[in-house]
Amino acid sequence: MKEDENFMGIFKYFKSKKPKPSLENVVSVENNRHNDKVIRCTLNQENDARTEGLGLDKFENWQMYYFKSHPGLYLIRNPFTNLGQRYWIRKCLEEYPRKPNKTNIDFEVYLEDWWETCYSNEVYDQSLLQKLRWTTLGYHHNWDTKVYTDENQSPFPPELAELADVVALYLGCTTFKAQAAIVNYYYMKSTLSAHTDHSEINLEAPLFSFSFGQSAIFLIGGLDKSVAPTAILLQSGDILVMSKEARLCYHAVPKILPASSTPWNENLNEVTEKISLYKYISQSVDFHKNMNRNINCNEWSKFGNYVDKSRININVRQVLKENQNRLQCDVLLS
Ligand SMILES: O=C(O)CCC(=O)C(=O)O
Repeated sequence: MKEDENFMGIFKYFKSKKPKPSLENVVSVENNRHNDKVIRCTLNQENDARTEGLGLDKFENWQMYYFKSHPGLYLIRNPFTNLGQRYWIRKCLEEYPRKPNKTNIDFEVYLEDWWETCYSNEVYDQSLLQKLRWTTLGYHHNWDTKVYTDENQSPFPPELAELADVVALYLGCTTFKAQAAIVNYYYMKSTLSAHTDHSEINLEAPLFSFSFGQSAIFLIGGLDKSVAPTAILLQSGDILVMSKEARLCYHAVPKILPASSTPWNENLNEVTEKISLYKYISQSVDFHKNMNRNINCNEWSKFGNYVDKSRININVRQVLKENQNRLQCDVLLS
């Protein structure tokens, strides 16, 4: 890398179309070349009964890594089953952009149901499909003020709260409560500029970031932009956890890359057989109910077409302190 070794120089380097950046220094946890940067960690946790019903593989099969130069940053390399990936991709397209959740399209036009509107005519509306950049759930992130308010929230999806809860518990975080999420939708030319996530009152709680579809180069640096970031390859199914020092570090996505494999398209029948043996069926997660719909080629094809050209990222945060129920202080009326 020849650019200045600060955050913005490296962001520009990876964003560049001509010349194309070299991917040699992008950390891929599966690639032994980067053993000096990442360490595989093993955690001795019992399998949580909810795991498989959330579209996750058994905990004993998870591959978890931490980054030597970023304390608090963990990467869990695709712990999802192939059908699990379909479940979450579909949620992000069909359900999460629905009202009362908010999307970037609200600034232009009110749509009760973006996905349904895109497909309401015989020929789907390609331009509307590509307009979606983000949707917010739970406490809505305010993009201008960066301040959450009690009034600006909608119910947090229970299945997503359960997913974050299970991952948090595996990492030993017993108090995590999912209260806000941003779902980001990236097309092959999209980028996300350098920023920190500091709007939450509770900055001690970790942030969980789930990636699906096409791959991305994710940059994470330090508390200011003078620090040279590490470039990490994020692939479909990966979970990145930003906790402790890493929670407040600058990060960005300078490039979306074509996925080297498409797990959401592979070996679905094998997975179904295994899943039908699971005993625990959650009340708040509709994974089992949707299994056959998500395997059905006709039903799945529009979601498959979308992720063939896009990346979806869900990042889940806790907003409030442990014993807080709301943002505003309760005023005692005499
Ligand atoms: O897409 C990603 O991996 C990162 C998203 C992110 O940083 C954010 O929404 O704050």
